[in-house]
Amino acid sequence: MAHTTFTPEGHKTESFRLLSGHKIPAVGLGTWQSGSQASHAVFTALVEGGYRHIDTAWEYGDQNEVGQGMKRAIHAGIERRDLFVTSKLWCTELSPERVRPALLNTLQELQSDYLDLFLIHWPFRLREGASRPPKAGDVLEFDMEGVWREMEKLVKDNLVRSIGVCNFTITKLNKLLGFAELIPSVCQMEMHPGWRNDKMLQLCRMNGIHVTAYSPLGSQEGGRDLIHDQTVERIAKKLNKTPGQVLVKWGLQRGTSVIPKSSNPERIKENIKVFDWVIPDQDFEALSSISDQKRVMDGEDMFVDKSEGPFRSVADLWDHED
Ligand code: NDP
Ligand code: 1BO
Repeated sequence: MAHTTFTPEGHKTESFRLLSGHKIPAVGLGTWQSGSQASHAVFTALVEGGYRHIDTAWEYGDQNEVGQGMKRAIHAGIERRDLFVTSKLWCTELSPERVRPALLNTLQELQSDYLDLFLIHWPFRLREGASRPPKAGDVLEFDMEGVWREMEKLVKDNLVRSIGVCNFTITKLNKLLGFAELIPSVCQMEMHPGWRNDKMLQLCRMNGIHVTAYSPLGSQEGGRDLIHDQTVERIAKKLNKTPGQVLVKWGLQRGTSVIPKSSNPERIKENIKVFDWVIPDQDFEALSSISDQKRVMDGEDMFVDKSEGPFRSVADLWDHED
């Protein structure tokens, strides 16, 4: 259930309570592919848009810029303790001894003493310097339990407030739940009306794990153009909202937090104006019934090696569950 609050500047906002006891703001700013614009985007989001949640990752190569944007916002009067900052452990760092150094490097890049949420970015370990697509020997064995134990220690040492995973399947999440001392607070997954992923949402709900929906607008170049989807456009027009707002609101009404990316100041501000209206049931159902269900982020270019394996197809990556 979402909780409504107001920022000191008077922006209405919502958040969800996590298993860790901390709260995650319902809408966050995605920063993948924001590049040199990340600093300005983060500053605009925090100071003008009323955002308090920023999603980044070492792999995005923009953590220094994200940190600069946060620092400027803090100088403008926003308190670090009111921010919720997520980063992710990249695939080359998925061995127990690399977890803490990777986190410390991320903290340095972000100019922060702690992270609010640290996620395993993808459940596949890559050799440093791995090619895309991977060559023989690029995809290594992943010691999930050893890595998770190190993530748990980061929480105990107050370097990270909550931990979680991304891009897990039912099989992998059940495996993790079998040994976790700290249950993941968050599972971040691709979710939008073109890829609902109901099965994972249900498993997370049953275990009290909060879900964050990534690529809520269908992602970027080469993604799925949901902004111009007929059903989305029709409902946006009817509700006098933009397609982007309808897509964000659809995710919120499913109980997920949502992290739309934009580096355009007007769209950044537009995407978070979603707290004082609802998508009526019948329109929500129409959005939830789009028949062409397909992942955008299927991981093929990063992890599939058709001839050498260990993952020879996209279906292998997703444990043949789709
Ligand atoms: P999104 O679904 O958020 O879509 C972003 C695209 O939509 C950009 O091209 C953006 O352009 C455009 N856009 C933004 N707002 C609007 C609007 N109101 N109307 C029309 N177009 C709009 O894509 P992402 O794949 O970036 O996903 C969001 C975030 O999720 C990422 O940035 C990242 O933080 C996270 N993520 C996590 C993953 C993981 O593995 N854990 C994988 C993928 C994403 P412009 O900037 O010009 O506005
Ligand atoms: C390669 C990383 C995808 C966005 O999280």
